[in-house]
Amino acid sequence: MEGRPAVDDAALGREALAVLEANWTGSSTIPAPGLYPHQWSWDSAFVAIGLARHLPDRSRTELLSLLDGQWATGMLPHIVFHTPEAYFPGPAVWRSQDIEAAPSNVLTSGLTAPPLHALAVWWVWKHTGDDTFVRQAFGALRAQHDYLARERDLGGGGLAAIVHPWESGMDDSPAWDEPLSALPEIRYGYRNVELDERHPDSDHDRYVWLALRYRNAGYRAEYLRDDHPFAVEDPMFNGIWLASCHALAELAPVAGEDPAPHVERAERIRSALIERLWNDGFYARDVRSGRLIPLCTVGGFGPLLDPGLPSAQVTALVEVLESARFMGATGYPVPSCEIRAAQFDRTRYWRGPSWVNTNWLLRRAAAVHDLGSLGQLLTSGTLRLVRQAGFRECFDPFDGSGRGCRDFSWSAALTLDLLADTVEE
Ligand code: 2M8
Repeated sequence: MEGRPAVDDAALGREALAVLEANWTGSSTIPAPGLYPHQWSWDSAFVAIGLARHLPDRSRTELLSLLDGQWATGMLPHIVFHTPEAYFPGPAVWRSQDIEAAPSNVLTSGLTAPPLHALAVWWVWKHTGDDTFVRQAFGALRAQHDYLARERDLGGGGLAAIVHPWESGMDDSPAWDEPLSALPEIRYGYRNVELDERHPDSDHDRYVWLALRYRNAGYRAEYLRDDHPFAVEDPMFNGIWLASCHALAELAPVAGEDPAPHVERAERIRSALIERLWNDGFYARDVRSGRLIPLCTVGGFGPLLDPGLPSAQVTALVEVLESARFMGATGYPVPSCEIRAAQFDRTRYWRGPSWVNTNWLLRRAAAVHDLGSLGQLLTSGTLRLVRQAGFRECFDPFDGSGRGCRDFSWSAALTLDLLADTVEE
């Protein structure tokens, strides 16, 4: 199905629902036909958010089927393989069936993804008032957060480290160039040709090499702590985690649990973000070199999702976001990398193009901080993108043309949410 320009909001909404219908497998939504034939973790959370006001049963099923892939450690994998559809790296690479902590009834990857899920469950609850669903999901969400605190605080300062670029969800962000360049040059040459447009061979081979190292170490926490060569504290991953801690605190009484540990964790993450990643902006920290990575990407705005972020940080971040370094110059919100950086590339995936999911997250941040006009700019700019180019995976931030896959689920789902907002405003 090709997304055509939709003249009015009702038509746009119908097209979004049609894309999500086509990508629905019966228990979850694939990100896009062809290239992404399985269930991806944060994609599912975005789909559940987008459908909460339209098909809430679908949102609940989506999230619960993702939680089926959770490991006994609490790790929520970045891909759950519900079918044998071909994908590289698939189950034969991850070998989750050899890991005792992995579920026995479904195959998964061995990496995690940005922990958006508690926020998604909260979102569904807020729009449905379904307490039973909260009680069903709460234990798994708490375990996910405990896993991050227990096994991923590789820098020892209270943040969770990603151990692979895929865990950021922003695979080829230029923020990972420096830590990746410290790894050996790898040449496997068995890359999926369909990935060509996205990553040069050298990057893709390093991604696979890192994944295989972790797998060969049995996905052990001690290996990550002592030996794994890639460990980065990402402000977006941690900003999302912080927002999800607030969500868990609000959901705790519904599940008959104590909110205090989640409030305390949110405060700890906030302090750690400011102490470890703030330098007149939030930057990723390479835990292995101990250095901040001096590059401003959309990930640096992640901590804005925290309602408790001090106003000094909020003001400084919004100024940069609205400036000619980001959406002030491009015409469409929000380039994934600041446009004056040498690494910025308006055509390449997470190295410049605008994405509906990060626009939605920033739209959410604007709502949290009562920044009405910023929120409206993000909503109208994002709707203009999908109206003109269809539900593409990402977009050229200057001319709005579509890039990557067509009929991309989170672009469709979050469009539904933005449309519902424009009705409510
Ligand atoms: C992209 O990531 C996968 C690896 O997991 C890939 O490059 O094949 C990213 O955009 C990620 O954020 C997204 O979850 C995934 C599926 O849409 O695709």
